[in-house]
Amino acid sequence: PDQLTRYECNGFKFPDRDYYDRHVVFDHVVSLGTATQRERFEAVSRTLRDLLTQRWIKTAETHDRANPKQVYYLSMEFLIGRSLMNNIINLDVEQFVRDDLRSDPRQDWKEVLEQEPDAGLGNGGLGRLAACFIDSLATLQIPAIGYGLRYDYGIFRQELSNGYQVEQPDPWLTRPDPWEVSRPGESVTVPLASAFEVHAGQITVQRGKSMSLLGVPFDRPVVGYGGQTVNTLRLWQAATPDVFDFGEFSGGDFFGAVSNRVLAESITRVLYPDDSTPRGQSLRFLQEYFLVRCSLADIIARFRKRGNDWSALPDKVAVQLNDTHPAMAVPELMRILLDIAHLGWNEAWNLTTRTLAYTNHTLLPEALEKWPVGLFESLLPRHLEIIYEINRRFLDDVRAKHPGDEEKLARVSLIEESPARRVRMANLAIVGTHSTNGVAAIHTDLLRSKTVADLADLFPGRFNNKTNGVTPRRWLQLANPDLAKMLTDATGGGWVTDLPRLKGIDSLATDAGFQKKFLAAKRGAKVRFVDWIKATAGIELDPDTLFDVQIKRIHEYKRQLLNAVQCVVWYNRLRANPKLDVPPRTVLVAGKAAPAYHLAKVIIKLFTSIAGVVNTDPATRGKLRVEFLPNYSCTLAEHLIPAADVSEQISTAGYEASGTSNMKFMMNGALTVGTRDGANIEIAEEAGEENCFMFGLTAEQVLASRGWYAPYWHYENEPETGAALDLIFNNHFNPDEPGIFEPVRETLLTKGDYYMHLADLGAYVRTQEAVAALYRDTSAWAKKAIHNVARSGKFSSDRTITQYADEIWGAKPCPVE
Ligand code: DL6
Repeated sequence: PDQLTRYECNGFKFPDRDYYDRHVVFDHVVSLGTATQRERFEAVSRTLRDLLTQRWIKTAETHDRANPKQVYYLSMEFLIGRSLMNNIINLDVEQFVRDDLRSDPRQDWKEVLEQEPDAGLGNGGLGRLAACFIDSLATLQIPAIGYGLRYDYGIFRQELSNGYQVEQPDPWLTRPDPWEVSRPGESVTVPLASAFEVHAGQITVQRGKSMSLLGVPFDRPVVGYGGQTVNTLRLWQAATPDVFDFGEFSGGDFFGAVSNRVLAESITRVLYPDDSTPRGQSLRFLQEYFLVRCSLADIIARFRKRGNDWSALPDKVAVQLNDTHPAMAVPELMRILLDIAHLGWNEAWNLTTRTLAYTNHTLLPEALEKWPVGLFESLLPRHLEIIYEINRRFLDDVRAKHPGDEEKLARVSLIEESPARRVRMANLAIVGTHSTNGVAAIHTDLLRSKTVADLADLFPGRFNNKTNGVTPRRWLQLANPDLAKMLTDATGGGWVTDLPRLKGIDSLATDAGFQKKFLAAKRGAKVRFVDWIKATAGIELDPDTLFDVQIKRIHEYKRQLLNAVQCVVWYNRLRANPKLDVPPRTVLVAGKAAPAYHLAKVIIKLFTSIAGVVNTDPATRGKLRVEFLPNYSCTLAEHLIPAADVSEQISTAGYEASGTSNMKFMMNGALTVGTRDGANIEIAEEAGEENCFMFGLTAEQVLASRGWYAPYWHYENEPETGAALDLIFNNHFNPDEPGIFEPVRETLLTKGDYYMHLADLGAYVRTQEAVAALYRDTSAWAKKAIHNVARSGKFSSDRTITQYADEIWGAKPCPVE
């Protein structure tokens, strides 16, 4: 109401503190004086949601009226993190928040920020990319909706007990989430051909009995920078249709009906915590179908509501499949067009392939999803029928092009015949869409030339590259306020939405005054991180040391083991010569291991064990410190990345599709120690080789070495390698638990070191020597770091999304007045 409007700026009507006070008091029924910091957090967030609501409604109305081509991003994961600071920054209301919302004398702002749980609805890179993409879509004013699942439990909380990872549930929705809006009126029914029961992540199908689920949408605002466009992230929660029709079964089997409700809800109960290794749990199959069924029903309802004819589908709708997880969109859209729109097969197929597009995020063969034909048979027989017909027609075409090549036919078929009959979801996604993209140049090349070479031959025009990017709003403006201010002062601003403008500081890299300010901003970020990690995890660190950081999921191919062994090499050097002149270094490692990935858990224990010994040995005091930080999360990354000096990106070349933390580090002025893998290659191209520390085998060398590579040679012939491994194998770091690192020996020696750690160890250690030498020269270090920041423009997700919009979707901005 107007009488509550205090002032207006930037098109926003600002409510005054009354709104905040009212939320504190009336939402929680407490007095202003007794409200907790959590209640104050909810009140601040609710007030901001009030503020953005006008734009949110107006955005939807504008899109409905203008009927533009609309982008739909389907993803099983959105690793959103916290929203409060991000929304404050994107709404550009820091002043208002400072003047009004923070003027509550009983509020402790730092505590308020800590009240917000991380929305950890993702495992790692793929989910965080989806979150960066929806930020860029809104900022670029492209009409877009993200579709995902509203898991009750996000990625588990990692605790360390005696140095081992322990998984704890993450019930992030226990308290009301102030950002979301539930819209039960827009629920979608999801029919299944069979009923099912759930036990330990697996479903047991009950044939002869069908059932339905209900998808209830919960919307979250996605505020574009400047607040002009507020798009929507729609997350589906599973329920049973009976919830909304209690009367119907009140006279019948009340108890049975309520248990069904619990069963239905289990579909969106928990995010699968496996990154890169789908474990084939059939509940996951249902989750994927549930996402696709709800989202496509919603997309089609919007499309029809705007008065469009079916033939206009590809002109009005672009659906991006984030990996194969939503690949059931292919048969589902066919089903809608055949069974509901009653189109003929050819027209339906033409519309389907032109509407859908697919992004591949991994080359690891074990990560390519394949679902048993039996699951489709019992739960989704109509979809299976459609998949068979797609395959029949597709294989006929292949036969016509390559007569007699039965092996090719078997390789490209959507159905794998042995060892069991399974649907190859990547083949389905490639055949059933008009675009398949990789996420960095090298990844796209390998995808095309190795992983799915036959399909790339058949559809050469479909394959394209879209190198990943990250949002500079969260990863620079929000995460690193001191550096952000410096950059604004030096460039005149504008970089937040046009990152290549940072090039403006390139020439200042040798300017002593600018270097000084840059180093001061870095130190400020380190101090902030040190304070935060002490307050939240009780870990005390020295900001006046080199921060050498590796943060990502724990996986053999990412080679945290290489880092661990390297730490032991340095430890040995310092034990042999405590006077060794090296700059004090703090090695910080964080990341979660998939609960069933035994070796990854052993790697965590290795780090915590090394830390336990190295950090108490007088020989290393003030020279080397190793810390494994618990519970890696979006929020931890926001605090740590600005503080980093060195960014560890050391995967075996050819295995990391892109990486995105490498980009965040670069923007924040950390120097990359990296292999020629994923986007590291493009980072070195942009920054200049001389401003990075690239080392190790190339992807071609890795492939060429398979067959003859012998890790034992390195163990036996490189004294430092042998000594470091012996220390690990001889229980130096684990005297009380002898033998726990046998799996490390097996991996690195007995089983042949598939990821070639030992092949790269020598080069890695020499690279770290060069890092140490450069760090001594503060000015030379600052110069390279500033070049990195200045040349990070390519890695904004705004660039990536602009390319998707131009080259895949044909979508344009639709400005909201
Ligand atoms: O594309 C986002 C991200 C890449 O940067 C990483 O290199 C890649 O490992 C990651 N993939 C996943 C899980 N893969 N699958 N499926 O997170 O994608």
